[in-house]
Amino acid sequence: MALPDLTDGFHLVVDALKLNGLDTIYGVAGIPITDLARLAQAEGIRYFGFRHEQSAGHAASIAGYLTQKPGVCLTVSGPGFLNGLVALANATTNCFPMILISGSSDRAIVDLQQGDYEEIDQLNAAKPFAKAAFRVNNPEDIGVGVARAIRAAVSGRPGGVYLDLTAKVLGSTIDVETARHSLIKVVDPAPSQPPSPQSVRRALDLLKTAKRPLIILGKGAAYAQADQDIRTFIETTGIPFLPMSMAKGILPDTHPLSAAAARSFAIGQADVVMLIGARLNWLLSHGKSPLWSESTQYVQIDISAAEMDSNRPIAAPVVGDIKSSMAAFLESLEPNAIQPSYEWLEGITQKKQKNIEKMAVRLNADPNPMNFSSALRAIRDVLSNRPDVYVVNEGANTLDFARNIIDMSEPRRRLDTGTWGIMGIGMGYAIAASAESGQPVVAIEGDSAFGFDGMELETICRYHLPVVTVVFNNGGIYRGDPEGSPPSPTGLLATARYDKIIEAFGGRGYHVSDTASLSRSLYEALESGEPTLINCVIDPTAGTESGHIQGLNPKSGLTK
Ligand code: ADP
Ligand code: TPW
Ligand code: MG
Repeated sequence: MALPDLTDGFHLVVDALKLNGLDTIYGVAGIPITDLARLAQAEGIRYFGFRHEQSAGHAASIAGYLTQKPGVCLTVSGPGFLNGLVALANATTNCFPMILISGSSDRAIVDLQQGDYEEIDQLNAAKPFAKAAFRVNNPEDIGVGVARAIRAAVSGRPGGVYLDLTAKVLGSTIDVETARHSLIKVVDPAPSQPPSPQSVRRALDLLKTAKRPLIILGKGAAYAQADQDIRTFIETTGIPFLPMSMAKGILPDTHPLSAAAARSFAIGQADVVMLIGARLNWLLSHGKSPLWSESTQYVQIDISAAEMDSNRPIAAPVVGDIKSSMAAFLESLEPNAIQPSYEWLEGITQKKQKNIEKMAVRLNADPNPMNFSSALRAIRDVLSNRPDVYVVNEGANTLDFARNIIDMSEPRRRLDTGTWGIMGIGMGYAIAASAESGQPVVAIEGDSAFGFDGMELETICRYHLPVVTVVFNNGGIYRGDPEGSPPSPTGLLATARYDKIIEAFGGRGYHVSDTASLSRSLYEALESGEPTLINCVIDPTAGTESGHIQGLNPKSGLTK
């Protein structure tokens, strides 16, 4: 009898990923997954090798957000896995679909704690931070493991999934016929979840009673890719909308119904608020006073039933996916049934105008050194002709000012620190945004924020990605230290030349300290498509502690 043709775990993992259209891996190579990465690349999967697993993981998570397919991050065992865990947790928190695949050490040794190379009980370490976690112990289960990981990541509320592949499984052989039958092509991984017709009617009935309705769009709405239906619903009903940070651009920020420039007024005065893919978490002050009125009633569209009533009672919960839900709303909407009052719309318009005028004064000043407003005005003007550009943004003041100043006109183009306000997402998000879309990226980074993952500039240069990193160099976390004083806990080197770092990798560096040079360098960088870093000198006294969220710092009872 002839021996059966054999394959192994490495091949099966690659086959399972390819079978399910997972065509890109972000990772860091090493024992036991080096050959997996090599084989994946040889078999036509795009492999992006990073300098740190955390950045690779962030890249995978934002790839998932942009494509609705789980982004894949590949790491080694032990510390490599742990480095990827922050990104997995961040993905889960932000409802981004990703799969962290890590090789793991010999289970027999790990379980007896006999000290294997990079020994950790990875499956159990991952569980609290993941939407789901699986371990594959037999090569014939690789197909099932990958299929379950995909389904768990993208169905329902998306999240991060951990898939543990033991070194033994990767190396195990199995006959080709058994292997072929073990693979699963996942059918309809994220089935639509239409809301019940009653829930839609209940929501419309409540909206009909509203005089001062407001729609809040969250990144769940952006993720759902229901852009046209959301826009039609807003324009047909005439309800003003407020985009959460990453929902900017579903409708353009310049849209007449945008209430963004009258945020506190709109939130404080609204009688019925319709949340679409946005949670009433800290970013919306939990729906509590003083920002919110006690009498506000809520409609909430969310795929997760358990999200309802988490912070405020929801009068009209609509549990379903946003794409199906918006279609259902449009179908049931009677002409002119919803009528925001004239006073309401006028009130928002006037408040907007006042705030925009106030902001214009700051934007048009051209102080030396630059402050956040003047530098961002220069960037805004260059980007206003480039709706194709992805904007990545992190920092404290750098984040808060950029969110307000840089208008977005296309959906899913603004990628930022999200639900946690996490630092260190910048380079990973920039790399994946560019890799997934083929479009240029401008990453607007605080100098502290940039420091978390700055070495990924080498990755950007190695793959020659059109990423322009603008470092807002104010010499510190929030602000710089006074000249000549010893470093404070928030201080960073004021004279740092971040532009020299990218030059070391063959990219272009600029060092700018006025708005004209900033505009010119950004324009040139985008025209060239070359990896670029602009070290942008910002007044070290311009920032405020914690940016816009200073109130979240605990206050000592002693200093009342
Ligand atoms: P933001 O920070 O922009 O306010 P959040 O991350 O707090 O947004 O909220 C996103 C919400 O969107 C989550 O509650 C999540 O369950 C929900 N969500 C994600 N995808 C979908 C979808 N396709 N359909 C419906 N809800 C979704
Ligand atoms: C993983 C805490 C919030 S904002 C910030 C830190 C360290 C940096 C702010 O300084 P930056 O911006 O970037 O220079 P700017 O414009 O205000 O000067 N560790 C993680 N996440 C967070 N959020 C922190 C620490 C923090
Ligand atoms: Mg700073």
